[in-house]
Amino acid sequence: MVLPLPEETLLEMYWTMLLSRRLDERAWVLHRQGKIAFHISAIGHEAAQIGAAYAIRRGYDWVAPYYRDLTLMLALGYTPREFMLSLMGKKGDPCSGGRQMPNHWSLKRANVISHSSPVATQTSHAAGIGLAIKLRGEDKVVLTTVGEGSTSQGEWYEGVNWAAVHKLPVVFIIANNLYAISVRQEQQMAVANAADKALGLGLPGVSVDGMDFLAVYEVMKEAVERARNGGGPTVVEAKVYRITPHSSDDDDRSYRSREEVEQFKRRDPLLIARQKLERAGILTAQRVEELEQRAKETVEDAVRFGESAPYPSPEEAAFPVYAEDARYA
Ligand SMILES: Cc1ncc(C[n+]2csc(CCOP(=O)(O)OP(=O)(O)O)c2C)c(N)n1
Ligand SMILES: [Mg+2]
Repeated sequence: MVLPLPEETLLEMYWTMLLSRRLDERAWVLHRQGKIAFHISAIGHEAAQIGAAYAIRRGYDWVAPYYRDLTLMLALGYTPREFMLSLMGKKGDPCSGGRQMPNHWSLKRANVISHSSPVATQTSHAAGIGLAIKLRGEDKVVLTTVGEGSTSQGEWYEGVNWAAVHKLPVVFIIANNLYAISVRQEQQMAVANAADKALGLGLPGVSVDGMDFLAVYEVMKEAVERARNGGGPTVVEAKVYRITPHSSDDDDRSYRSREEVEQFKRRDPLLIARQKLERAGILTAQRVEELEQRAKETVEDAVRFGESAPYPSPEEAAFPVYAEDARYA
């Protein structure tokens, strides 16, 4: 197999996917223990996110993510300790100082902008940043993500259309996990692939197996290069599956069969990555065990750190979520 990236980088990608999974699983437990109020999961989406993260210049390009992007955020340098601060609504949460819901990411040092809860609002933010980049003559790219259900929103079409008209350097990812909470894809779009919507807006739309991190990386690399070189935006649809319920408030047994979930679990993106790297001679069973141990220690350290961290003071509830403010100093 010809490897698209150096061995060390591939191992780093695997490590971040593994860490994301173990942090995510721990978050579900924390929720069931009554220690956090809410969790929304990236389990099943890890490969799509890591493939996208490694196609951009992290810390240089701009990112407007959505709530499932834990793996993407970790790849951008968001730490496990910071994730726990966010989950627990603690003062040190870099996304909002504990003022936003968990997973409403932002990370100034990594050029990740804050987003709002109405889905697809980040699409027009991304188009706006793309326009600013073009006007300034910079060579940066914007990466933005939504779920397939969110592509039914008018704002998604508006943002993508604007970027297509002005050939803006934006890559619009659709994480297609087949469901918008309980609503299946066929119930809200007549096209087979969400990326087919790009055709009517005049930009390329590509669908890729989102369970395979290398397949996503290849497609994303091309889209990012096109954007950076003035070729305009691309819609990239990563076909994934949400292995967990929509969020900690959802019971997915009411709208999908256990057989379906089990069937998709056989294509677990972490398993596929492990098999690929083992076949390439990069990963061994022993190395996997070492990484598992390291992940366990990292997660437990993050939980302890989060639990012992202070809450914000009541007056901080009125502070801004993202804007610079002297009161942060
Ligand atoms: C404009 C708007 N409508 C409804 C909601 C409630 N809501 C939150 S997540 C979600 C499902 C979105 O599904 P999809 O875009 O497929 O993303 P997924 O959660 O499947 O990753 C909905 C309907 C919302 N946040 N914003
Ligand atoms: Mg969805």
